[in-house]
Amino acid sequence: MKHVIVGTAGHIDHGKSALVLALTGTDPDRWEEEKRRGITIDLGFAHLDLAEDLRIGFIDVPGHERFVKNMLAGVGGIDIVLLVVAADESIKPQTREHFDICRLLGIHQGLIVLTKADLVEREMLDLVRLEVQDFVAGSFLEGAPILAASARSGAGLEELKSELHRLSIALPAKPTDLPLRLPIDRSFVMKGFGAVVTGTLIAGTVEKEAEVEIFPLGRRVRVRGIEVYNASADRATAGQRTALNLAGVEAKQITRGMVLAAPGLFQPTGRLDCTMNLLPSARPLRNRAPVHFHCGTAEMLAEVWLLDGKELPAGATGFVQLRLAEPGLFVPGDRFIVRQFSPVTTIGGGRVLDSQPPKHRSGEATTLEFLRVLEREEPEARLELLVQQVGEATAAALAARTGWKPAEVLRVARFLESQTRVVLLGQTSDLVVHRQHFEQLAKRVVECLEKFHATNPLISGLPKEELRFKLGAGGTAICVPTPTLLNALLHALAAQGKVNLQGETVRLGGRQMQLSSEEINARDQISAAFEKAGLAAPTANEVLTNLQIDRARAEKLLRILLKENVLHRVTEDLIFHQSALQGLRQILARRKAQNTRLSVADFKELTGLTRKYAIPLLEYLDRERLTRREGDERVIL
Ligand SMILES: Nc1nc2c(ncn2[C@@H]2O[C@H](COP(=O)(O)OP(=O)(O)O)[C@@H](O)[C@H]2O)c(=O)[nH]1
Ligand SMILES: [Mg+2]
Repeated sequence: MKHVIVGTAGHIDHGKSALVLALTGTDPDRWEEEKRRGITIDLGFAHLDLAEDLRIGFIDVPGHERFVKNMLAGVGGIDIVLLVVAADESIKPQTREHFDICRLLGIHQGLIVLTKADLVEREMLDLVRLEVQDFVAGSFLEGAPILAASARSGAGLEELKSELHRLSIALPAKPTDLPLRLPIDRSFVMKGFGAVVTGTLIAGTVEKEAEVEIFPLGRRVRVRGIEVYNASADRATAGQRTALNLAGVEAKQITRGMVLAAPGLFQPTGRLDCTMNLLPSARPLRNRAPVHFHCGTAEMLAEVWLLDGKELPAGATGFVQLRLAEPGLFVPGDRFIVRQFSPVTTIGGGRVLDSQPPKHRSGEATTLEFLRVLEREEPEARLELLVQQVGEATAAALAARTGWKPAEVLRVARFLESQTRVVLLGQTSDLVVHRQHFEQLAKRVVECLEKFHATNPLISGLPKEELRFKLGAGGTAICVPTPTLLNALLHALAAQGKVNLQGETVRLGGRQMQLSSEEINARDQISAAFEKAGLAAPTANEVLTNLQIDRARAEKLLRILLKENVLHRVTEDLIFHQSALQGLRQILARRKAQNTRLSVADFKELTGLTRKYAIPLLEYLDRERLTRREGDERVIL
């Protein structure tokens, strides 16, 4: 069954509610106060089956200027607008405002009904028809049917139904495989059931027992029951008026403007980069102007940061960043309306381009370029840009940022991969990494490993976690990658032979473990010999000739120990173990506590060393700026 949402629009008392009642048999003015005062205050709902497989859900909106904000909460989900104009009054202020809103929201189907046709003569009706034709010229309603009708006599209603039928059939079916989003327009307690919320399901599907997330609360709740048009159902799909009975939350915690969505996918946001159109009737908008922001069923204060220029002239379109007073769930493609802070009138509207933007400085060329690409709505360019901005992202995260289906994200990502713009990594190839980012990271991995092997020739490889943090260190522009990304990257590099993976250890490809066990023994002997001798170090020659291995290999091992800073060469023929030098620093520190001056004799006495060692070590200490020579003495620094 096809579901289509039709919304009314038009000035107060022009017969919108009466028309919905005449068409459906349901009075959309459901409140006692509405009935008593004879005006619509809040949204009203009714439905009508126009064919066996076609159901129309009506959203009746209030026409009163004080309740435009309620009108805005309903108009977001509609497919077709019924612009209602009373034949005896013609176009009035809220006819204009509601019509502006429909245009700004990008509604592109509708028809015009001249109601109360029973109250006017033929000539009057023709005159109003001409006025209306003129009014909608150049808009999406240009050329749309203008039907005369009367809720009182029933005249014109059949024709209206058949026009609605014709328009509905022509509407494309709504995709049901997008992530679920349901902007909430009502929340109340139903005796014996608990919390019930209602709304127009704008994307995806929801099933009984499903877990959903309430934004911006971040709460996960269970869907206990579903009603679609007042009949119990197992699932609801995009385009349907839906009521959900929720378990695990109280009705009073939920308000109009919150959104029910697929769990764990979206981020609430307080900033939106948008393209925004200012109505010709509005005053020019200055930077950081406060406005009322309406999107979906949400309404909040926002500040408009102009991204290009100091002022947005009336009638112009520009890029803006909206800073919202409260976070909410919005995704690219969402349409919104802004109303002047005071007096409250509709001044413009637009489309969200980026729902997770950073703060910008005005006039930044890169920002404007970025937004121009997002605005063009070419999926390939958009996705590449979003990936480039963050370096890497999962298909699910990209679906949340774009509002696309995950399958669509992957399709576009695969195309980009075929153009060598991105690389797809991970077990299910759903980690999208921008090519530049991938190459930068791969280069860093090789650099880090080369450096590591050069300074640690005796260690077979670097643990992955250490590598991960090293990648982001050392003044590079690269952030520490996630473990998932690094793993995927290393596997890709291993497949190219650039690295070798052994459990948690990584080493450069083609690099062999350097030492035999014989060499390792010899290395340990060299180190131990110097360590044991302390400051009274042996000569290299003495140590090396005592070894079991040949001289050339022994010298290589000595070089490695020096490179690894296990040993230090203090003069051409004096080598010390680093622990001996460490000990010397401690001796010096203790001496400094008593006396900061030191003669050669003092030093010999302190260390028990002969002149042969004392002089080079003192000179070493001078070089290390631990002491300073003054005449025959030294000052401990
Ligand atoms: N004569 C006549 N009166 C109508 C017609 N439609 C509505 N009305 C009256 O106009 C008034 C306002 O109608 P309503 O549907 O509440 O207007 P809304 O504010 O646009 O929803 C009510 O008193 C209705 O009875 C119509 O087709 N003919
Ligand atoms: Mg009404």
